Amino acid sequence: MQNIITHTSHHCDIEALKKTIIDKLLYTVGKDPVIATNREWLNATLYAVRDQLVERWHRSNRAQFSQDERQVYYLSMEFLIGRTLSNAMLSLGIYDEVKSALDAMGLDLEELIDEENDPGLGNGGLGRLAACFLDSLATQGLPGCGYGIRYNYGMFRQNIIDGRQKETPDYWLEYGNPWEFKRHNTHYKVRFGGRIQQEGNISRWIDTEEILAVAHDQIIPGYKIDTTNTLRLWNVQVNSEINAARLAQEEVSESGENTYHYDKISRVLYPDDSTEAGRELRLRQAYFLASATIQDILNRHYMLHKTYDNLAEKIAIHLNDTHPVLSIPELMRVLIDDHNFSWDKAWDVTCQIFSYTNHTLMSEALETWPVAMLSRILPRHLQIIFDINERFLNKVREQHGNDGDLLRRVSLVDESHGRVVRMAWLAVVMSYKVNGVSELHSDLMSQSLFADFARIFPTRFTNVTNGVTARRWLALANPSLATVLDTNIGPAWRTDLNQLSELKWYIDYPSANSAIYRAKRANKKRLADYIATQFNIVVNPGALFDVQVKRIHEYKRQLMNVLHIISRYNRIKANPEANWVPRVNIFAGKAASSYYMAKQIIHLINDVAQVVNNDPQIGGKLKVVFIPDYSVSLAQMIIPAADLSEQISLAGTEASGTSNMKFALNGALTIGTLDGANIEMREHVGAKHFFIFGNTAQQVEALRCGGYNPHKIFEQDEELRQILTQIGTGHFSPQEPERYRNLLDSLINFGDHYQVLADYRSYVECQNKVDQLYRHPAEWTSSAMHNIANMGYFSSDRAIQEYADNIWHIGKTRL
Ligand code: 26V
Repeated sequence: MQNIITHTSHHCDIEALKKTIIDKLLYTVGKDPVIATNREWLNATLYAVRDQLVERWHRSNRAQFSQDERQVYYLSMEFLIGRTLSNAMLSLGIYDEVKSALDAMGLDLEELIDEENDPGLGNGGLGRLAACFLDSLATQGLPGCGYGIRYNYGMFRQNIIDGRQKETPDYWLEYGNPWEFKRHNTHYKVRFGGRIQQEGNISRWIDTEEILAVAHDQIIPGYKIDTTNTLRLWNVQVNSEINAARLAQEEVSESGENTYHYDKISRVLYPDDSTEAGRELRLRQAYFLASATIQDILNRHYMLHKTYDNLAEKIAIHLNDTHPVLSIPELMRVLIDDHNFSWDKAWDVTCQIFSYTNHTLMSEALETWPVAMLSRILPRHLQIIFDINERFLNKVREQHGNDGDLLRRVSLVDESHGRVVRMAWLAVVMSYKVNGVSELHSDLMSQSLFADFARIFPTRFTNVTNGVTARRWLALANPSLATVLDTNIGPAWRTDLNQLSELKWYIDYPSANSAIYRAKRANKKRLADYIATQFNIVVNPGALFDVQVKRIHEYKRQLMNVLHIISRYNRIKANPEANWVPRVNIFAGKAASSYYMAKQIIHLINDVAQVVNNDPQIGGKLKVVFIPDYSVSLAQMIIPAADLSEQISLAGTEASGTSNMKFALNGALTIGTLDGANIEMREHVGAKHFFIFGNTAQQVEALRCGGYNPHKIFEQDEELRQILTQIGTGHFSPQEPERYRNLLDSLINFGDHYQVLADYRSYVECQNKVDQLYRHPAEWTSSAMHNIANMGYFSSDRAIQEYADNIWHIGKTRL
């Protein structure tokens, strides 16, 4: 291919950079420097940086195109990529140059960075994992492309009003999105509804309603490497002919019965973490992603090869949870109905293309769709799913005999719950690999949820423990620690996180120890300043920062954390003169808007904070802060400031956790249960440097079977009884003493499903050990160094390498 792009060398000479930024302001933003706002300067800077990425992008795409190596498509309903500018500058290695150029014009880079919006196109761990994985794919020069939905509204904004969560819409596109390239010419029809016309063996899906999906591309830079990948997000194209006709029709229809407001499909992200929202709109969203993506993938493939025969050789499609699983029957449909594949051949090809990651064992979160709804919205897909099921069940019958119970259990159609299709079953039957996200989770997955399938497909199930990118979660989030690491072990950890193990030689050096201590202290000061200016709460950076930030969910047991805080409060009040280790307890996280208990927990945290923070007897010994509107950018500030990381989910419930890794990487010690990736982290770090408490997954299961009785614990543990009584009698909600009636009932009288009371005592005792260690700052810091030094394994680069080698079978693009 002829090289039409000049390889402009970027001296990143400060003067040249200044001129570029000013030019961007003048000609692209269209603003006079004299009156430009910070946001406009931000955009000018961002366009200047973007240009450099675009050049890499074109080179990278060309190389991928011409080498035509096998490539992976990562399908996810959620991507939480965080702010882009700082990461782009880091990848290009021009952070300091840009800073100087802006300095020279009297502008502060950090201030501009804070102006950038943080697209909240995800709920939590699953969406952030997808973003870390894209970063690692690009950084390792691997050909991969992310596919998702460009929601006009992301995750709701959380306000705390009188202690309660209030949601407001997140219209993140208000000021436009300068990072995206809208591809007006890359659009596909996505069809819904209609009926099937049968002609012998041939099924025709006709009389459908159509909408148009249009692509929006964002560049995913690799760190200090020419490879850049693409994140392609689909939006409904409202201003197209077909959609205009549809919208006009919608307006005249009064009953609203048979029409559907199609432009809604990409309007808003579902904010329900871990509950099957069961809404028709979500089904349409899922199919919208699946259909546009499959068409796009096939389109690209055909352009290159003029045949579909080598599809399975050239592409791997990865399903991030079951949300994109409709792409399986969609691929089957297109191959059979549009490209004349026989049913058998379509099945064979499809079964060589898909792999699937399961991210939760919680039954509420397992997607199912009513057969009746599928038959109305996607009749042809339902037919294909039935065909898949019949064929699969026949095979099971052949190999495992006519065992009615087994057949009922593995059937894709669950007849016992009002005829629903189990999407996880469909994913397992049609994928060549299925993985969990930590050792424990993967074991439990093949022993419980997928036990029957693990017998039917013994080689299908595997584990890939999650990881996080050190570029964002250390280099960007924690420059003070990054600098200390650079001076001691050099800068290579950014792309080879195992290098962190070199830190172990410095653990006993007082100078290294105190450098690490000072870095932590600087981060705590930064967070304390934020808390003071934003919430008017004064916290002491010398106190132990005890942090739990994640979605609010009963299984994550923020409630147990609160119980410990109250016990501490009571103890301090009983003995105010004792030598208490001062603590600041920090929380952040959103509750699904319909999740009553989670919202009660937020309210309780804020009620307790009110009482504790304003009690003169407590003073600086204990502070409680709930930071509203948790996001990727808040995480980047909060996590580096933590001394103690709370990872206290009920054993067997948290599939992996990824913030646990980010905290330890940033030098926090973990207090946690033997759950998810905590177990592997402890193995790497060493039990001496990890605070473990509570029942194991096995013990939890045994308790559940053996008749767990929380009421007995309530009666026997006097201190706990006092705490629960305080909550129940309005000590923290004197205006409304009954406020936490239901919360208490769920613990004491309705079975305490997440066994908070069972683990409470061992948690509090473990917290006492935390205090003991914190009294010895040098020892504490040396434990923190053991944590940092052993986090190499938890890099998303390692995780992606495993996916690339063992699941996707893809190799690096040569540049
Ligand atoms: C389910 C649903 C159901 C329909 C409504 C929207 C929605 C959104 C999310 C989910 C399930 C989320 C599963 C999830 O986020 N799992 C988390 O995945 C992380 C990455 O693997 C892992 O670290 C966490 O432990 C796990 O909870």
